[in-house]
Amino acid sequence: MPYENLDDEAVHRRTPAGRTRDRLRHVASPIVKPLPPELFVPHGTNAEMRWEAMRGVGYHVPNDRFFVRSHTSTPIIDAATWRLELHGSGLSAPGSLGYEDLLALPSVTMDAAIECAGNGRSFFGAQQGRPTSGTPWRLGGIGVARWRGARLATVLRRAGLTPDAVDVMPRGLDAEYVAGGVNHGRVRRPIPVSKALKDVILAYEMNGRPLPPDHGHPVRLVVPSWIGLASIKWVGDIEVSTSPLSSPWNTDFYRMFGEAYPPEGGDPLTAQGIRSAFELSWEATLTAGRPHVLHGRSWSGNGRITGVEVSFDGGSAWRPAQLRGSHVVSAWTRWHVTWHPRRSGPHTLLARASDETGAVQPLRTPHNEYGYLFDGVVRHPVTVVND
Ligand SMILES: Nc1nc2c(c(=O)[nH]1)N[C@H]1C(S)=C(S)[C@@H](COP(=O)(O)O)O[C@H]1N2
Ligand SMILES: [Mo]
Repeated sequence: MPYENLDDEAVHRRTPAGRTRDRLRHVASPIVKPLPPELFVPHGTNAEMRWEAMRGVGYHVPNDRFFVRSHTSTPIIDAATWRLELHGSGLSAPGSLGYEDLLALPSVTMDAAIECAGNGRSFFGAQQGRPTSGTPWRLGGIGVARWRGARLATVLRRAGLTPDAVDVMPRGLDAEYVAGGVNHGRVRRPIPVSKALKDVILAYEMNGRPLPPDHGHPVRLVVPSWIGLASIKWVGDIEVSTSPLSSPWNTDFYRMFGEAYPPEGGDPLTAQGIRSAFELSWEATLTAGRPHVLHGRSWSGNGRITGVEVSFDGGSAWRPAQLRGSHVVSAWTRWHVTWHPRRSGPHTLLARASDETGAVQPLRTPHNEYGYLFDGVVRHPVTVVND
C-alpha cells in the first residue's frame, strides 16, 4: 500500500469535488505556520522548501521556511504542563521531567540537518521512469538549523540507564497515525542505545528561538545524520528497554523493499545518503552572455563532503565547484561555481558530491518501493534567454 500518500489530503483528493470543498472548509490546516507559495510547495500534511528560498540566506534555514513533514497534523502543546515520561526495563530510576527541568540541564548547541528519507523521491519517476508511492519531494525535504537542547545521554543517565539497555524509543504526542484502515499508533521508532548516547539531543531551541509548533514544540529529538523520522517531534515519552523494541516505523516503513533488497526488506534505515542541490528555482531563467555565480549545497550522513563537481551540459563535462565555510558532517557544505552560458535555450545543470568515505553520487539510484534515499545526480532544468 502507498504509505506517505495515505494522508488526509489524499483522501480528500479522491472524494467528489463538491464534498472535498465542503470537508476542507471544516478541516484546519495540518500545518500552523504560513506557507507562502514563494517559499513552499505544499504536499498534504507536509510542505517542501523551495531551494531558491535559500539563495542569499546564511548557513541555516530560517524557521519560516524550514520544510515540514508530519504524519498527521501539528498539535499545540503547552510547555508549562508538558512532561517527558521515562520508562522501561532499561531504567533503574524511571520518572518524568518538565520543561524547566530540561532547560536547567547542561545544554549543547549544534548544527544539524533534518532530512526526510523520502527527499528526492520524485526523481525515481522523473529521471528513472519508475515512480514510487509517497510524497513526491524534489530536493526540498531537508533543512539545517542550529539546535539547542540537553543531551539525551544526560537525561537517560539521570533516569538510571542500566548497562544492559539496548533500545530507546521516543514517541510523539501528535495524533495516532491511521493509514489504509490500520491504526499504527503514535509516531515512534527505536534507536540503539549506542546512537542515543553518542550525539542525540532533546532540543527546545531552533535557530535561537523556542521550537515552533510545526517543528516539535516544546521538545523534539535531533538525531544527527540519521533519517528525519528518527528526530521525533513533540516527544512525550521515551521507553528504554533491555530487549529490542519495534514499531511499524522500523518493521513496515523506512526500510528498503524491492528487487535490489532481501525479500523481508533491508535493515531499518539509519544514516542519510549523499545529495546536492542548487539554490535555484526549478526551471529557473538565466540570461545568456554573462557570467552567473551559481550557489548550492551538498551533504552526506556518512562523512564530510570532500568535493562537488558541476556539469552544465547534461553530464559530459564536469568542473569542480568551490567549497566554502564549515564542513559539518551532520549538516551541509556550501559551494559555488561560475557559469557563463552563451547559447539560449533549455539547459540541464547537474551537481555531484563526494564524501570522505569515497561515496560519489551515482547517476542512478537502485529502485526501492517506497522511494527512500534517492542519492542520484539530479538533472536541474533551466532556460537561458537572450537579454
Ligand atoms: N511525532 C512525530 N515526529 C516526527 C514526525 C511525525 O509525523 N510525528 N515526522 C518525522 C519525519 S518523517 C521527518 S522527515 C521529520 C521532519 O521534521 P520537520 O517537520 O521539523 O522538518 O520529523 C520526524 N518526526
Ligand atoms: Mo521523513
